[in-house]
Amino acid sequence: MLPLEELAKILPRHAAALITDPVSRRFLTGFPSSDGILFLSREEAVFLTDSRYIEAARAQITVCPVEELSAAPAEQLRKLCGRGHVRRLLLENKRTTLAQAASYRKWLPGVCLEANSSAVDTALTRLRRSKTPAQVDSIRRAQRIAEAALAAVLAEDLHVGMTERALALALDYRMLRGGAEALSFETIAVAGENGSMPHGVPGERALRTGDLVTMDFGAVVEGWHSDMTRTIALGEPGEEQRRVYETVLAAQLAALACVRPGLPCKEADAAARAVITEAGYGEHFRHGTGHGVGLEIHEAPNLSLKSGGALAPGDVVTVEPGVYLPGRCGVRIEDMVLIAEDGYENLTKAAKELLVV
Ligand SMILES: [Mn+2]
Repeated sequence: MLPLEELAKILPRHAAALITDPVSRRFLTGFPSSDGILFLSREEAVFLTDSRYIEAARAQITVCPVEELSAAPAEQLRKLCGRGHVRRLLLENKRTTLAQAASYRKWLPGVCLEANSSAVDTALTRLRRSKTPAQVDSIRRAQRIAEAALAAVLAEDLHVGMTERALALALDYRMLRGGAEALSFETIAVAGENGSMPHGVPGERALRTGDLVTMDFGAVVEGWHSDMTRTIALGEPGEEQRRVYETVLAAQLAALACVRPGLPCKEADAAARAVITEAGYGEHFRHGTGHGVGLEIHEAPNLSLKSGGALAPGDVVTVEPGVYLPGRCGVRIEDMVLIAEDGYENLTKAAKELLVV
């Protein structure tokens, strides 16, 4: 069943949903655009978009009719609501602005806006979580592009004296040249003491011999994201650096060893955390172990101490423990895995043994 039909099923009688978030619209229609409204009721789905997109939308959208968004959207929406005897309106609570909600209230006086219902958000989160083989294929291609970029950067670009920012740009350039339509997020490349900031911003600090260097990056293919992190050593690492690296690697492997459908999400986190705590670095691992990846870089499910729920076939999640010693160094190792019927497939193929350059 199409995601659009699945979403329509959760709507009450005489209710409609207005889907306006770009990611949600793309997920439900397959069509990327910066503007548009998907009107959805049990009986009817219509995609409304403006003149900039109308020709492409008509050519590409096969799941529902497409109408040009008129200069008088209020009248157009009133007509759609009237046709379906719509009396209740549901929105994406997490993604609709107050201004949008105010407009709908004004435009549709006879329709009750259910401002407190999270039904649409909840359903979309659930539908987006389980990836189809075609979606996994796009994620896999994105991951291949990211890994090819890393290999090229390590072979040709990385050198002592270059700045973190230059290293990040090298990864970006290689990914885009390699076929990425976009970057999954702003690439992280942090060296030495900056490595202790899990989401540090690459700056003018030059790479030096003796640094651990953490690179966290990803590519986008057909809207689908990839995510990976590797930490490498410039020159022979010191005793503490090596110990931190081996601890994080052991933690990452421990989490992977238990990943399978049915595993409570918080247990994946606990498996990695136990190794790091045992090594004495527990207080220096202060983020979750992983997250879902898809049309957005962070989506359901989360793998953290507080996560509810369990892993299920079709989930694509990262496994990315780290240890961060303020003022000294940081290590994170991140793979992205597909939960299968009987275990998992690691979509990340890059080596994880400490690479000393
Ligand atoms: Mn990640």
